Amino acid sequence: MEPFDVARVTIGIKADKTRLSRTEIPIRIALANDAAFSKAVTTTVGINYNYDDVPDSSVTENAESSNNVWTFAHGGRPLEAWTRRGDSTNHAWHGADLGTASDESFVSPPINVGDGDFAISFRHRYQFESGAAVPGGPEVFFDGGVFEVSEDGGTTWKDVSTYTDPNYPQTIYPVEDNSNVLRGRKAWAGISPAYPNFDYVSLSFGKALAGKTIKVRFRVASDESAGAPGWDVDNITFGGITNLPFPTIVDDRRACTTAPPPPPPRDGGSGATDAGPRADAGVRTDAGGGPGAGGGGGGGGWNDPGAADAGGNPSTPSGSDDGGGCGCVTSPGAGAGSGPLAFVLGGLAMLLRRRRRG
Ligand SMILES: [Ca+2]
Ligand SMILES: [Ca+2]
Repeated sequence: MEPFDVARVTIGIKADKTRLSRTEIPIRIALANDAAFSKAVTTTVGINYNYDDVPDSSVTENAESSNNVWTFAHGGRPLEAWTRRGDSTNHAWHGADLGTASDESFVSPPINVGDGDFAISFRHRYQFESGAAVPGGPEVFFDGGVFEVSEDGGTTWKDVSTYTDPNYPQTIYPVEDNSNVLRGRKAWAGISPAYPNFDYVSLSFGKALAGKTIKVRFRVASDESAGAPGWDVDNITFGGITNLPFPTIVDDRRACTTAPPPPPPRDGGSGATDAGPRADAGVRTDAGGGPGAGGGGGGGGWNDPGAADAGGNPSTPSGSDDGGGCGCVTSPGAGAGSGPLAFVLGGLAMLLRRRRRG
């Protein structure tokens, strides 16, 4: 490969059809080039197969589906601070603490609150910029994050502390020349208690929002200088709601035992060409099995050493799916692997850049 080349490699994979659940294939890649700075580079890519990505099936956002249903909002110039991060063992949503003034929100789809008690829980960790504002001065908190609620579809927002105490530990540096839009507000700032492990947040609203359709958002904001690792959020669970806003990753349903019978042929047609899309409809019909699987999502794993919740949360590589359908995955290598694999090979190729002559 030439420097900066990207190569596409096809790897033959034989899947054991007796394997009944979502499974990770670890693929070890080794490249060697005697003319490179690093003569040999190896890496391992985890790719999952044997799963379905089921829409509208859970009260929990566990960040494992690549079909995102949240949106991104910007208080000023768009900076795209929120991204989905992780690997084949677990993903979380990440809000960057940027080294420039920012106001970036990760906004939920509509949440239909039932008539009873309503609660939200999630796991998170954060490390936002803090330090002395003047030499020898006390620690102050330049950047941070808050959680907000909208009762009017996202037009106006109230801090969650309007409804229940989120136990924000700090106040964003309140001086007037702090360019952070959250200056003077209580927030999650500094470093979270268990960092780099995740802490749990549980918010109980009682009946304050009963019968309403709301949105919630995680809002990260920073001042004009110096960033930090930022905020990771996972397993955002809504209790007491009447819709299923989020997708879930479930074991592949394999044989089409849950699919509806094939439709009668249309006039003049065999109906055979419709088999794919109609099989996909079967997946959606089966979504009733999803909430249980999604609601309990644990998820140690990605960047989460020693996490206490060993619920396990096998996941998808970004951008991959088996295309829906209730049948078996027939080509996991081509369908799930080519994207991540090409990416890794491109990265390896960069590491293997040749020495310059002379
Ligand atoms: Ca997750
Ligand atoms: Ca900052």
